[in-house]
Amino acid sequence: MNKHTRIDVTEFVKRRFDLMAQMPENSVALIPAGKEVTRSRDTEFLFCQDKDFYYLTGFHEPDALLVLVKSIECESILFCRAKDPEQEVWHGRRVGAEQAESEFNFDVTYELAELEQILPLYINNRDAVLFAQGSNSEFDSLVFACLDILRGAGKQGLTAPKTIIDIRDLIHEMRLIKSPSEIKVMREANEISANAHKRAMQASEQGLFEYQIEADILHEFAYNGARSAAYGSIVAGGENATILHYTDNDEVLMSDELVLIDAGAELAGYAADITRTFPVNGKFTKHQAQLYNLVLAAQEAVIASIKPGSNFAIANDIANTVLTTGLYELGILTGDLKQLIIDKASKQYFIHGIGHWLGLDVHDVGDYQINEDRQQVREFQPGMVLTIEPGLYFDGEANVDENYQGIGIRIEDNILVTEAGYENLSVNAPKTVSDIEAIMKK
Ligand SMILES: [Mn+2]
Repeated sequence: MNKHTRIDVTEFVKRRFDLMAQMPENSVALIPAGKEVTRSRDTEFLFCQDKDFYYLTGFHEPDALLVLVKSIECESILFCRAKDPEQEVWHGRRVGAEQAESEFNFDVTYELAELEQILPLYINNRDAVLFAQGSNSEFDSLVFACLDILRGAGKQGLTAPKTIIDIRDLIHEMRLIKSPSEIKVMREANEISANAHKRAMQASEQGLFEYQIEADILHEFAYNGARSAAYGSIVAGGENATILHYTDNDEVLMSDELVLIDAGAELAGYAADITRTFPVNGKFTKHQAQLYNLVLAAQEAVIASIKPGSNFAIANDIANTVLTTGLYELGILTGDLKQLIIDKASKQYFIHGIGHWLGLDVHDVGDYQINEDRQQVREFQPGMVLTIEPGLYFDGEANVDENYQGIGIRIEDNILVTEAGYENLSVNAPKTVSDIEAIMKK
């Protein structure tokens, strides 16, 4: 078990074999690690590993390259930074090529300094090279330089692959279905995140700044081993909640308003993505509760429908039916109810999709439409993890009762598709009116 991954090294080896099994005969795949990103001058952002590279290696350092060769035998090769006592004193320990081979179970490892010389030899005489062309221009140049060397050395018997294949589709299809050990990590990321939402509810008080609630959330994440949030945390009081990606988090919370918090931890590379909306003072007003219970009813109806064979189009339709009916009953939508549902009238106030895949990335990889023409909505399968997050947003322009103006509500859970239906990974974050009011009672 690797302290950086919480996933056994044998699983990474298996993933590499599963990927190689799908590669064409006599081909080579190249998957680079992430690079450190400058924050300012000589300081860097906290490093985030490239997720495809991480998925296949569990290796946590920047400046590395995974090479997979599918020939008569299959081979996993890693290039990584050399041990360097002087650098390590300043910037932290490095695994080094020798230890990487045994600890991460590669067939061969090299130091990065050998890359230019050795990489062309692994690409030589292959029929195809697979990589994520266009995602990293520096790496594209390196690969093309290797191909040029091979093309220019025909007399020495070297040849360049004739075919370039985008490797992303293969890896991303694998990443879409989570293994038991990935689900375990995601359950834990959700546990930490749900506790952070609970803590935010308990800390909420009028007069606090949004960033003070954010501080509680980030403390809960970091204290439990999730040093990064999976994305910029949203703490949006009052009508800031109607801005979908509000991250300024610098205004004062008012007693009679709701606060929307969209925040999830990243644990061992895996994201949680939870949204809760609650009254700053712990008690819903009648109008707040009306809208809140409507969003909750839509969310619960969608979640109850999640099972293998269902899909995001069905989920969107269920949300639309519940929300449109509720908005009609509240007098916010008027006309013929049946027609309003057909016209998806709720979309005026529910302005985003019902959910997305979740995994190593918060908006995780994997196609939503499949088939040649990408027309068919993909069916849910056991092992997929997705968010269900209906919302309603009244940004003040809409022609609705002033009691509903300036309200933004979203409720988001993380759902694992199982053989029998689903498991709600974020179930521990309170979300009924009575549960929220109970936990917020001073
Ligand atoms: Mn989300």
